[in-house]
Amino acid sequence: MAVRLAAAVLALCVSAGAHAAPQRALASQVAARGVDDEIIYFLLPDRFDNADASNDRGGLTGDRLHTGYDPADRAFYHGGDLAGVMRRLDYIKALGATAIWIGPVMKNRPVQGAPGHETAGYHGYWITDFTQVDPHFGTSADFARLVAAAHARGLKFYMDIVVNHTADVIKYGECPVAPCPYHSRADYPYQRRGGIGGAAINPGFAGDSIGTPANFAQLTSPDYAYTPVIDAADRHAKVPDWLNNPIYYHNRGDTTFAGENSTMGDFAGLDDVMTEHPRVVRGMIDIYADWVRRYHVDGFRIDTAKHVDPAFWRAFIPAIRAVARHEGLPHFAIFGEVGGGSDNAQYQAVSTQVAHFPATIDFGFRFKVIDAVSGKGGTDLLENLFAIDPLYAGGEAAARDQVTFVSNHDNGRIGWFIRRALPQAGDDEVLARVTLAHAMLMTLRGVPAIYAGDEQGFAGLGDDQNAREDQFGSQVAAFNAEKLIGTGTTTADPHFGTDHPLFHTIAQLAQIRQETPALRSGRQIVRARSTVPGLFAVSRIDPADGHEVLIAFNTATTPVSAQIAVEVGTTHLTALAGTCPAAANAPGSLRIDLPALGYVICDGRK
Ligand SMILES: [Ca+2]
Ligand SMILES: [Ca+2]
Ligand SMILES: [Ca+2]
Repeated sequence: MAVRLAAAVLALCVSAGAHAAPQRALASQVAARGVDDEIIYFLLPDRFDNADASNDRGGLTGDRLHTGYDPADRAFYHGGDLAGVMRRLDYIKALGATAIWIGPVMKNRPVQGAPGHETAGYHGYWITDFTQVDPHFGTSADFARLVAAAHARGLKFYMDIVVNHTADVIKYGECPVAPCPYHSRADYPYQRRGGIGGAAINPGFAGDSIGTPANFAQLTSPDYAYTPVIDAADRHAKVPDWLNNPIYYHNRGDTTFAGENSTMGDFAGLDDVMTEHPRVVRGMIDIYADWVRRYHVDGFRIDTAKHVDPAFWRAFIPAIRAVARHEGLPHFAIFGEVGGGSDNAQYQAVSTQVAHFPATIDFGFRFKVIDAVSGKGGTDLLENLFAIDPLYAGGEAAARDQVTFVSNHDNGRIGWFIRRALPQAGDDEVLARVTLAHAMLMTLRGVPAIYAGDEQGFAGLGDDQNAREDQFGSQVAAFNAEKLIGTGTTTADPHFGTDHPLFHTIAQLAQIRQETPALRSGRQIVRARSTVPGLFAVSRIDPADGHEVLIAFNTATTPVSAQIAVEVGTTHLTALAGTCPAAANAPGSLRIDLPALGYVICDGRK
């Protein structure tokens, strides 16, 4: 609390134009918090708020195929920018978030795609210049101001970074039009041009698993699988300049997200970086260490992390963390995107062991919460998820650093999944289920990431482009036809009010989480579960004094009442949310009554 008061006082100094010293002091106070203390708010800058119309076209001229700007089309830039985030920092803070994760801000190829199928890089994942802010979002000076202003409010600032690929600049001579089938190492080995019967090339190259400069010095011809072709106008399209050499890419064609091509194939033509190459390892460390040094950002969310070889991450992660420590950031957060199917938790855990990720985005959590709160399964889905936790590197304690979520920009929003699972459900029921999902997000183990718009009842129309509505008032007809949850407004209206029921609930839960260390960093014990929709209960154990906080959820549409086993020392209870019994009704057991789709948080004491 003292930290926050000091932050507020110093924020006044900063906004009054005072010097850099108090800013540095503030940043160090923010940096002293552990990663599990945060509540993350994730936003795409293009879709959050537009405070500067002068940058909407990114300084480009011409039609939308040149500027990327078309606010009526969900696949193009809509005008949101860093200045827009800047003027909503107080809104984000009012929700109770303590950290912002912002979609990639680096300069993108504004438009790409086959003729008639062009879309824009509004999402930020098609980088050409890894060192600059995209002019659609503002300037590097705007970015520096935004990070400093976030720190001045006690907010951490996480960047979204990409290593796996760049924009689609390289084409293949043998495949001028996508899709280009993947050419494997078996059929197209590095030492033959264009397949087994081809001319001998790259003599002495011992393969991509030997990551020494001496070995990769033998890899001189990039045309073993396809012949990479770069338009004359694009010879220096990428920054830093070394990224323009095709030898630093796999050049094997499109991924099907399976087997070898999961790490070596192109995502729909995006140039897949040869992350095994020691020059690439060094280059990417230099690029991203520079962002840490220049702006003192507090962490990286790593896009497409699963599609980069683990050896790269074993070099990159400690190098970045060493730079961060040197810059006074001892708790630099790194969480990778390791996506997959509904049994994803095991792959997440493996990635912490093999690629040494400190944490990942918790897709496993998302899958199980969606299925549990939409009644597709019992609450044992959640029990099974948490049973995996000891497999993370660092064990169950490390699993508490997993970044949990129920909605995102790629896979869709929780409200959409609930409506899809329960098409007959009325608005009140959908709101109750979305609320329950957020109660799980804010209290169960992990670091919660709230997706911008969820707190305003956005449900979306599906995944990817259909889950990226504008929060500042949309011109996309399909978005504006969407029925929002818990409100009569539409996405045509700006949504920065604080009176939506979901905003209210999330803010309340965020405050409880802030005041209850057990919910942030306490060990979690499953207390009750069911093979059908119904009761799920856990205890979180206070890391300092060992007292118990009991949290119970009801995923059924009828009330539940049950005895729940607790610690024998837990005799008296105080309700933090919902209605709790005043005391245990026998040593080590207490009675919980929950309304349909309800939840309680009970602070236990002797
Ligand atoms: Ca703008
Ligand atoms: Ca890759
Ligand atoms: Ca390409």
